[in-house]
Amino acid sequence: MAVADHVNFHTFMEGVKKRNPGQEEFIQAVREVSQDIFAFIEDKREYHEAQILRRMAEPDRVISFRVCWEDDDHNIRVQRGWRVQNNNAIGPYKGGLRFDPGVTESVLKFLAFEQTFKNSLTGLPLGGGKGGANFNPKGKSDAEVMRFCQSFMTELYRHIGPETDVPAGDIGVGNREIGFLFGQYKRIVNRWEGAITGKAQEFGGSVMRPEATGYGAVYFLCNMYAHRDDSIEGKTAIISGSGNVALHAAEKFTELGGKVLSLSDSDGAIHDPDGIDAEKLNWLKALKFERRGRISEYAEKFSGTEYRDGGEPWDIEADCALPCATQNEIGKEEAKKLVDNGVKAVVEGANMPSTLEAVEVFRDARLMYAPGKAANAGGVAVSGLEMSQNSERVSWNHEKLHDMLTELMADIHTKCVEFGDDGGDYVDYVKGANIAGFKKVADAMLAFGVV
Ligand code: NDP
Ligand code: 2IT
Repeated sequence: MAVADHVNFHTFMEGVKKRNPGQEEFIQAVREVSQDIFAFIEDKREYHEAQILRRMAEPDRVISFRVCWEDDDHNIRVQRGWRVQNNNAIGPYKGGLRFDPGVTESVLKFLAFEQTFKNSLTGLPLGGGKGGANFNPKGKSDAEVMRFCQSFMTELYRHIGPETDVPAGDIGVGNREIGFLFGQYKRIVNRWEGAITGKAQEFGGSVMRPEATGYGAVYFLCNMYAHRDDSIEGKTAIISGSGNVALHAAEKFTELGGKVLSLSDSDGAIHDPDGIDAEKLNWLKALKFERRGRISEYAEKFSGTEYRDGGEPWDIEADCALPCATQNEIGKEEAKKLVDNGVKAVVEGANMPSTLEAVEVFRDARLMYAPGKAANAGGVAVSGLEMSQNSERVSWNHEKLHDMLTELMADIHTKCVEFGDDGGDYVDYVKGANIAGFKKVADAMLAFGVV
C-alpha cells in the first residue's frame, strides 16, 4: 500500500472523535499533537503501517472505580476515581493525581496522553499515565482528606507499583495528600517502595521536587531567551494560579532579575505593579500551603495592589506570560490581548492552558511559545530522579539535583530546536516538542511489534 493511501489527518481525527464521544479535552490534545505528527510521518511508511499514532491515542487501559468515604458529619459520600495508563513503551506509567470537582475521564485521558510525550522529552525511562478523582479538597478537614485518600488508595494500590505505575501530585494533590496516599499504600502492601513521588524528604522525597516544575519552566524560558541572545533580567511577567507551579515559577523569575506583576486563583487575580518580591512570595507560600487561604488576602496585606474579583491577569502589560493554573485558561481573545499588549514569550507551567485557537494566535504572531509538555517537564523529570534515588536507597544533595534539572531543561530545549527550527529566525516549539516526544516512543513501539 502506498503511503498516500494511508489515513490522512482529517479521517484520523474523525475516528478519534467517533471513538471518544463528548471527550472534548482528550480530542483537543490529540488534535494538537497529531497535526505535527502527520506532517512528520508523511514519508515514513513504517509508522503508518504499524498504526503508531492510532495506538498512542488509545490508552493501554482506563481504570475507573468508586471511592466511598465518610465526612465529619457522618454522611456517606461517593466519588469516582480513575487511573489512565496511556503508554508504557519506554518506562513504567508515570504521572500525577488530580483531585478537583472538574475531573472527568476526558480530562485525565488528555493529561495521560500529553504526559506520554512530555515524559519522553525528559530523556528518562518514563511512560505516561494520569489519575485522580472528582473530589474537592477545598474546605475539607484534614481528617476528611485523610479518609478520602485512604479509600482512594485502597483501590488504586493494586494498579500501581515502582515498576508498574508511579503516581505523584497535581491540582489538589500536594504534600498533605501525598503523605496520606503513600501511608496507605505502604500499609496495604507491607513494603516501603517508591510507588509514589513528590514525597516529603523525611520519607524518600527528592530535594527540589516541590520547586522543579515552576523552576524548570523558568529555566526553559531562560533557554529560549539565550537562544536569542537575551535574558530574563529586567523583564516583567504575568502568571496565573498561586499553587505549587505558579509560586515556584514566580520565585525563580524574581530571583533571576525579573518582576512578577500578577498571580491568581479560581476566584480572581491580583495586580501588584511594584512586583511580587521574595518577601511577598514567602508570605504567599505560607498563605497558600499552610493556611490554605485565598489570593484576595494579598491585596488586603500589600497596599498598592489591585484585586480583580473573578478576573484573570491576561490584560496586564508584560513581557512574558506564564499560565500556571489549569487547562484552557487562555482562549483566542485572551491570546490576542497578550499579543496586542506586547507579550513576547508564553511559557506553559500548566498542562494545555491554551486552546487550539489561542495556540494558532501565538504561532501566527511568531511568539516564543513553549507548550506545557516541554516547559513543565521539570516536575516529572525530578520525579524520575526521585524514583532512581528510591531504588538506589540514596538521597542526592541540592547541588546535584539543581544541576540535573538545569541540564534536563536545556536538553529539552535543544530537542525542541532540533525538530522545530524553521531554518530562519523562528523556532516552532510546539512542533519540536511533539515530534521529539513522539519519535522515541514510536521507535520503541516499532521494536515491540504488534502488541
Ligand atoms: P495546585 O493545586 O497547587 O494549584 C492550582 C492553582 O490553579 C491554584 O491557584 C488554583 O486556584 C488554580 N486553579 C485550579 N483550577 C482552576 C480553574 N478552573 N480556574 C482558575 N484557576 C484554577 O496545582 P499545581 O500548581 O500543581 O498545578 C497547576 C498546573 O500545573 C496544572 O495544570 C497541572 O496539571 C500542571 N502541572 C503540575 C505539575 C506539578 O508538579 N505539580 C507538573 C506539571 C504540570 P484555587 O486554589 O482557587 O483552586
Ligand atoms: O503534569 C505533570 O507532569 C505532573 N503533575 C507531575 C507528574 C509526576 O509524576 O511528577
